[in-house]
Amino acid sequence: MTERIVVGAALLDGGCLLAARRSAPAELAGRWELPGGKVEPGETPEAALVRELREELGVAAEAGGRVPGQWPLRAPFVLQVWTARLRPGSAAPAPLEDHDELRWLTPGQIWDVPWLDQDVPAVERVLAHLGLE
Ligand code: 9L3
Ligand code: MG
Repeated sequence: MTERIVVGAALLDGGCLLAARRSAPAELAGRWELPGGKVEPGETPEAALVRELREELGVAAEAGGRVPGQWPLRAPFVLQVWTARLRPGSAAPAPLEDHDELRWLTPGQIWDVPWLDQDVPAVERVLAHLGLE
């Protein structure tokens, strides 16, 4: 089966990383993730990231660079991660769908939340990529 990409955002602001707690589906609820979602056919991953952040968090964001690597999700999906930042004048992120809490984590707080198992290696790579280990 062809791989389908799920984009996750390492949304950064003032040296903090945004973590989002999932409220759905039930098996993922209560665990934290890099916000994002499925790339639609014909859509670039960067465009999907901007769209997902607008839909899920109500923000105007822009994609930065890709964080190298990809991590398996339920087949056929794989997680890829891009850095992202808020555009000037963007609203502050709010949990509009699929999440019930957001937190801006300093590098020292990153492991204070129970990330989805599938996001743990991606978050580790984000920290290494940004030199925040
Ligand atoms: N997923 C895992 N980690 C993430 C994201 C954004 C998504 N950082 C998983 C959860 C779902 C699937 O990918 O099983 C599709 O994500 P969504 O469209 O429900 O956000
Ligand atoms: Mg999503």
